[in-house]
Amino acid sequence: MSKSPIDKALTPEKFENLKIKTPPTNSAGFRGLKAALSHANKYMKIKDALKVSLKINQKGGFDCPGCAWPDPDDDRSFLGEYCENGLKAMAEEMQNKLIARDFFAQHSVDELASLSDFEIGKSGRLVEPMFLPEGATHYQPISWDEAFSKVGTNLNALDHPDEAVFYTSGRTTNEAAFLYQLFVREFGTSNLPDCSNMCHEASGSALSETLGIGKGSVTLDDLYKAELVMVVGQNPGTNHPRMLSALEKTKKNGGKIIAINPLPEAGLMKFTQPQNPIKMLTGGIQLSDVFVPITINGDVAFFKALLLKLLEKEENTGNVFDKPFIEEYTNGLEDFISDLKTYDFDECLQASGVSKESFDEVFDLILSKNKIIICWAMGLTQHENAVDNIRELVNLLLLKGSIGKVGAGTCPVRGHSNVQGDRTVGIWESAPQAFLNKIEAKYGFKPSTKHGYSVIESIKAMYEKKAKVFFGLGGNFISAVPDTVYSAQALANCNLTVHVSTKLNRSHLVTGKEALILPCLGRAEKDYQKTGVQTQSVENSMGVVSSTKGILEPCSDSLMSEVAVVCGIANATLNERSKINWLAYKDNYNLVRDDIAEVVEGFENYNSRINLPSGFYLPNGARVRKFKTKTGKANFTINKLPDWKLKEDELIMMTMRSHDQFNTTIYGLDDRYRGIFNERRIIFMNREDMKLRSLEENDVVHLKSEYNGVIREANNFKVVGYDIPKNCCATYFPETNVLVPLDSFAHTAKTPASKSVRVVVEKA
Ligand SMILES: Nc1nc2c(c(=O)[nH]1)N[C@H]1C(S)=C(S)[C@@H](COP(=O)(O)OP(=O)(O)OC[C@H]3O[C@@H](n4cnc5c(=O)[nH]c(N)nc54)[C@H](O)[C@@H]3O)O[C@H]1N2
Ligand SMILES: Nc1nc2c(c(=O)[nH]1)N[C@H]1C(S)=C(S)[C@@H](COP(=O)(O)OP(=O)(O)OC[C@H]3O[C@@H](n4cnc5c(=O)[nH]c(N)nc54)[C@H](O)[C@@H]3O)O[C@H]1N2
Ligand code: SF4
Ligand SMILES: [Mo]
Repeated sequence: MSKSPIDKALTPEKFENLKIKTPPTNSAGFRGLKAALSHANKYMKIKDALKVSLKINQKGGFDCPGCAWPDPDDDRSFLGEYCENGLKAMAEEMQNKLIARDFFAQHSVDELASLSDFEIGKSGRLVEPMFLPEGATHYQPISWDEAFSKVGTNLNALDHPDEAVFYTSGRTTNEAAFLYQLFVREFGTSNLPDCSNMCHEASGSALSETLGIGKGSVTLDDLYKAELVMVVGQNPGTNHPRMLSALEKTKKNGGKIIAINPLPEAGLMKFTQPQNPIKMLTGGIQLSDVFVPITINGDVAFFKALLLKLLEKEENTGNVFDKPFIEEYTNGLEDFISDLKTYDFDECLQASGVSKESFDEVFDLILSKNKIIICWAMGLTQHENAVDNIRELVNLLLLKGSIGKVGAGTCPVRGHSNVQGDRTVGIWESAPQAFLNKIEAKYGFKPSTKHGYSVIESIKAMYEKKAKVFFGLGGNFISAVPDTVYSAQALANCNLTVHVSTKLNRSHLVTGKEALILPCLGRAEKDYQKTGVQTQSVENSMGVVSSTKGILEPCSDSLMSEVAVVCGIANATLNERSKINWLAYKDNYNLVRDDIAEVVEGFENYNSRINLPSGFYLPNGARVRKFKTKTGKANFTINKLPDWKLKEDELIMMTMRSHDQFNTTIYGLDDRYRGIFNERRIIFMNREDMKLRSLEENDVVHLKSEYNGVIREANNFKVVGYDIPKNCCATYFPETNVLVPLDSFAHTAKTPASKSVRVVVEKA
């Protein structure tokens, strides 16, 4: 009997061979360099690795497909503007193993699903379109034309365009993303869920409401000039490694750094610049001046405690708040203050799990500094009260006037290399009316004004058979989304699932009745079209748009670019119905950029500005104190203290990334900075919590989570004693996504609460 969709979706429960070492206190340095080179050496052709390492993130080169951290505007190190994980991302994308029809003929879908995510990823690059017919056990080759027409036929057979869901992951370039959303809107729906829905959506919601723009306000230069940088709920040593070089500059300029995190993440502690051989020998610098081991989801409480003390001090001395700023630029101070006064300092501090000593150190720094930047990532955005986390930190910045001036502001550090750009050019299930009006004016069709499905709503719609076709432009939907068991059934309920991908992943194996895999070019590959090799563009975490152009020969002649795939599908689906000449775009991407320039604010003269060596900044109101909110001012907000209490035997669990993965792509089985080697099925626990449960290191446990009466289970994890606050524990994503309830998400933003999962740990 063949495997059920659920069996195929869950990661296999087998153990490798766990080795635990004392976590290092230093990041990057020699070991980082060695790890990156050995990864490249193992999976790439050496000449390609060399070529790539010289061009990655260089002006006129191509953008690292890793994270969205910006490149310096001025000089870039010729030795290499990349980090260990950037090179690993490249090596993964450009691996020299290829998988074509014989691979799929040899291995059934069931067989592939029994591999680990690490093994699936290492199968190689996809090189030709593949089709899984209804009831078939194996994928078989299909021509591009047939594939396009299959998608078109399925889409056109739907009763309504809203029965299709079009997902995007954040690697897609501006050009491909713009055309994709244009096609989806002309087809007739706004169902454009994207990875952002699971990522920084809460930041977008909170920042739009309070500051009038869903993006951060600072530039790299601000970071260098800040007096105080708070890094909250973020692990830059692993996930944004070159941020550490920027923080090193902040320190050199006299700035202070506070890390607020349940874990003492190595990168936030000590850092050795890998591009500087002398520093490698001297052992690097201490980055954080204060480390605050906060309890998971203790951030609103901690910020409230800070705000209460700031208020008290202001009332005593009158020189804490930036009154001229508050007066001129903000709204809602009085209501905010009267609500704040209803909270008790001791209660807040206790709920945050932070000691009075740590609190005082943080408070003194905040009090004495006026140029403050707050950086954050998933540690703040993946909770039910995620939007409150971010609104509360904005309250603090507003009181201090730390926004819209040099060295101060908001810094949500984005994930995928172009996730911010995708949203800017229209990947948005609830796009603003002004944007839709511009589409209508330019193209002459009326886009749907109904809000489309976000990720969570898409899953529900597929489960309930209200959506019947799933299309993914990049990403690995089944492994990225919460509630794996429910979500697997949702995908299985579809008539057709389609993935445009560079590499094999689990989402290709948890399919609708029929499925297609459409292989596409990676970032580093030359994109040959009729008018020559095409340039594309991306926007980084600080709103800089720059060009990216591949430098390696494509690994197969049968690959298409994402732009060409979108054009092919739009043409096959809409055909004569369309008001747009879809096939023209793919011959010359300048035409796409001309359209973006007309439709999206801030892209004037796109085609010429894209040639500027460091790209160009998009307009950013918050950066210049022009707050485009409903009130026309920066808004203080009122946020409730989250009221979550654990049951006696429960722990609160965060699901996070190891040092050896990019989201669902598993580069390897080590998490070097946390002292973990050769295993992913582990649970980090406080040693007292272990003792209470009579657990020893290496014991095997099962995890159960109860939410609204439903019990979810994930079995077989090894216990690791760790420096994590009591009542907290941590596991890796995606192994424990099965425990994240679909109904547990951030209010307003609907980001799954994958850092706030209640679990009970039971000895196997
Ligand atoms: N190498 C590599 N780079 C990546 C990625 C990758 O997987 N690998 N992913 C990319 C993507 S898409 C994203 S979104 C980013 C993710 O970047 P991060 O947000 O840094 O990634 P996570 O591993 O989810 O780590 C969350 C951090 O928040 C802390 N944390 C968890 N819960 C809380 C809390 O309640 N409060 C506080 N204060 N801290 C908490 C955790 O201890 C951890 O240090 O990285 C991007 N870059
Ligand atoms: N429990 C838990 N769940 C989480 C998170 C968490 O912290 N905890 N984090 C969430 C976050 S922040 C995010 S962003 C999502 C990530 O969700 P996704 O974006 O869906 O997942 P990725 O793992 O980044 O996608 C990897 C796949 O993209 C394809 N790919 C890679 N490069 C390209 C390319 O250039 N073009 C195309 N077309 N395809 C490409 C490859 O086939 C690869 O397998 O996961 C979310 N899920
Ligand atoms: S910091 Fe991010 S963008 Fe920069 S090289 Fe590393 S992975 Fe790539
Ligand atoms: Mo993300």
